[in-house]
Amino acid sequence: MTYIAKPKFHHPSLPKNALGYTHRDYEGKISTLCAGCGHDSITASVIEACFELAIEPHRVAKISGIGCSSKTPDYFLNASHGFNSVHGRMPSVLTGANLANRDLIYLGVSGDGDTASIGFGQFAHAMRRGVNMVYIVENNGVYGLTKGQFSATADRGSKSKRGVINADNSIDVVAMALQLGATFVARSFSGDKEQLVPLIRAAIEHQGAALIDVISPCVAFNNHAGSTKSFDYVREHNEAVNRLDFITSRAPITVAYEAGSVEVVEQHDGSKLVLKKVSADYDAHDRIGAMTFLQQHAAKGQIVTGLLYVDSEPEDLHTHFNTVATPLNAMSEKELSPGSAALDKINASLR
Ligand SMILES: Cc1ncc(C[n+]2csc(CCOP(=O)(O)OP(=O)(O)O)c2C)c(N)n1
Ligand code: SF4
Ligand SMILES: [Mg+2]
Repeated sequence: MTYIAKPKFHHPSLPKNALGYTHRDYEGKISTLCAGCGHDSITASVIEACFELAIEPHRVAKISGIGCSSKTPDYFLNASHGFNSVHGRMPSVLTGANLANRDLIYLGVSGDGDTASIGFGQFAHAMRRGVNMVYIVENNGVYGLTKGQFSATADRGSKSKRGVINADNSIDVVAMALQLGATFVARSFSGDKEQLVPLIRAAIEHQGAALIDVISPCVAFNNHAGSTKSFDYVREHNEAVNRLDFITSRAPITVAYEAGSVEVVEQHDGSKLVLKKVSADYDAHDRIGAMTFLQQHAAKGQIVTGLLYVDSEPEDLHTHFNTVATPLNAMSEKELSPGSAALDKINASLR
């Protein structure tokens, strides 16, 4: 099942934004992800942020790679431009689109596998080059779509659903983005809409490379080992009459906690995440301070969430390239290809 049409009608009293649009105008198709998947909560936050900002959907380009996470652009902003690219290649496809039309808002959606494994090089270069985009990593620590292998963001020592212990060190995409020069770096949790929606809004408004790492529990491959309703149990006790997998539906995990406080979040498999929300007096304009803060809390087993770093005067790739203000796709053929006389002049100036 890849497509289910949504009914177009809605209640006449639905709230409207400054453009007169309702939330329905920012939705997409009905999600085919597992019930309770953290990625669906992120979709809801993207819809909310675009509604609140009263964005014209046709001004957005949503580009993704491959994975459950990369499927999500199909579930929001139906009327936007969209391109579901190749595994790990979202950043380069997005960079090309951005160079051709700088007037769109670019939403890059990726997973931890898509970003920290096959797409690690592409992620790094998009960040260091300052591509003007919102780069969302829907981070569940596994390759959800291909049945739960460890991704490069899985903690060392964590246990897979098959009981295998991860012996490799993990990659922290937030630490990487800070080191690579991203001008907006944040982390959140899929179930913390109160924190995530404002972060997405701010990232959309930021004119540079904005990275949001969103921890997003996978209910299928992070489920409770001892439960008779768990993925493992049902598979083992189910007479195989076909080769379909059975996924138990779970309630999405939600959290609400104050700035400056620490929240312990229990995931579906019983494992615990210790989230530390930055306090109101945290200085988000100090890159080195953010790196130190991140590492100090990681050493205590705490995952820092919130806006960790922002450069209030960011430069983007177009500034680095000194491109014209008019989007290339809006220029005439004569402007784009001024002829041999112009080329001769340039060549002469270089001799
Ligand atoms: C070139 C290539 N290699 C491998 C795959 C198989 N593959 C599909 S999705 C995926 C991993 C997805 O993991 P992640 O990005 O974390 O997304 P999730 O499903 O967890 O949201 C892999 C390895 C592929 N589609 N293309
Ligand atoms: S396999 Fe995991 S990541 Fe994929 S849809 Fe199901 S819960 Fe979400
Ligand atoms: Mg993943």
